[in-house]
Amino acid sequence: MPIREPARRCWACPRGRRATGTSTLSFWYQPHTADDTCNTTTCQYDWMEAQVRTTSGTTLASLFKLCNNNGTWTQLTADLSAYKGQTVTLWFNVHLDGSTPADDTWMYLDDVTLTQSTKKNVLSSI
Ligand SMILES: [Ca+2]
Repeated sequence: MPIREPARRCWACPRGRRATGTSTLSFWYQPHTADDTCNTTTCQYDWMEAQVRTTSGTTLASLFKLCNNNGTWTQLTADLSAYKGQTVTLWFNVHLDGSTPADDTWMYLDDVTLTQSTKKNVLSSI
């Protein structure tokens, strides 16, 4: 009996058409730190950040970079339409300076979604 290849399904793949419309990334983050606060270019000790990267790790876009202790859920949305047709990595990072005694930084993430406007579909969600 021949070995039968399992059916393959690509649930997010367009069928013979190019992707159209707007792809919007959305996520919520909640920042915490015991270290100095900073924003974008002033960060030198601890910070939290998100970037869009190539699969080999090259930064395509910085979505945010900051350090604060407001403990508030904050939504960030970004138009990722410029990367249509590409496989990209959504990279979240918390950088610690390793100081002693520790003055650590952390964040929570929730509701990470990528939505294509023309189909009203959520392509990915965690
Ligand atoms: Ca620190």
